[in-house]
Amino acid sequence: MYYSKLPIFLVLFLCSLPFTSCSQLSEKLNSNTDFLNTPLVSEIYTADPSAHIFNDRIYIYASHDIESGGIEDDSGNHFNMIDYHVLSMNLDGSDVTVHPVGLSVDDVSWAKSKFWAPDAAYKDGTYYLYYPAKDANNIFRLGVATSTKPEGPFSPQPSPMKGSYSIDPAVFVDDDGSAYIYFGGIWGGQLQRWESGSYDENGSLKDMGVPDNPAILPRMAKLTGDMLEFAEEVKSIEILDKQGSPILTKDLDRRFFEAPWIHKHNGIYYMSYSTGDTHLIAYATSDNPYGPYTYQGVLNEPVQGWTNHHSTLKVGGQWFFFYHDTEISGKTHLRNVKFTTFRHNFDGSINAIKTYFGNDWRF
Ligand code: FUB
Repeated sequence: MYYSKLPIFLVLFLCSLPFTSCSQLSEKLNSNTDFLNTPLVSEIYTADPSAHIFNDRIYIYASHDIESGGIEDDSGNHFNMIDYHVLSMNLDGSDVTVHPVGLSVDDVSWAKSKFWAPDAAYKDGTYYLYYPAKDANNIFRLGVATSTKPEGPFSPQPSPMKGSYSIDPAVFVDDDGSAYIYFGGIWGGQLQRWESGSYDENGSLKDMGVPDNPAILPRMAKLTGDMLEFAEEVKSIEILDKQGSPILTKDLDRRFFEAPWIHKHNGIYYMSYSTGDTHLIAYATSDNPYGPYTYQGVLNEPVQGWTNHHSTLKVGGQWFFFYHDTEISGKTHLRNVKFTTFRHNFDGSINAIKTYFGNDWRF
């Protein structure tokens, strides 16, 4: 029984919140000994959670997994999602709501398939949904859709963001109001096809072909004031080891794969990301949103299921970690969103989160 693995500060925090009952909290404990947390919702399959607080409520922008019959392969053919449902809940975790479809692939003229991991941001009365999709040429682009409500429905822009490519957009708004979009994912996320500066369907062999080369890097750009386009040329984000050398392609436990996410703590920028085929969420830090970032360690150990994708959110004084696994279905392409807590140590480091105690995907 892993009841004892529920961090005591989570119990203390949630029980101390106004209107939180500890019986409500106990519903989030899991009787299945392999898992620390229970799925947030079970009505639909949900994945890739990007959590934000809007209007004193937590909104989670997630992928909506479906069974499409796609054959599982290294390009993510089995992730054939066609719409987004926003999830929301009160700050104490109560009143969890699955909102109606917020955006469907049929609403977006340029998008043909694969509504993968989204994110959202707010500015001046408008909510912005950022999402990847494949266009008519099977090339991933990033789109933006807007709404006056955090849960949508969202109205898509008629074209993808100019100069956008690959997957997993995540928008970070800094203390001065500057907004940056981070994105990228190799293999099925196609980032390796852009290494020459333009699209090459045969891709670069860099990822698997030249193990001693620096690994392919996540990308970023500042957003325009209207939040709809890149305000500058896309930039690669360096990830270095503590000696200042680039993380190499062969360094599978540390190299970037997909799912970049930024949070800021005590003035330090934390970029966390998935290592893909080693199933970790790693984290690196910088004193600048553009980097370079220095690799620091593991943020999340492997979950059940191939993919590991997350976000972080500060609620009051407590940091939360949103993630997914496959507890409900046991299938890699039918995932369910969960959350737990974490904290930063005095030196800024973070102890690795462990939410799954069953068979590790690495072994
Ligand atoms: O959900 C589809 C893809 O799987 C995401 O875009 C990746 O980050 C991985 O979680």
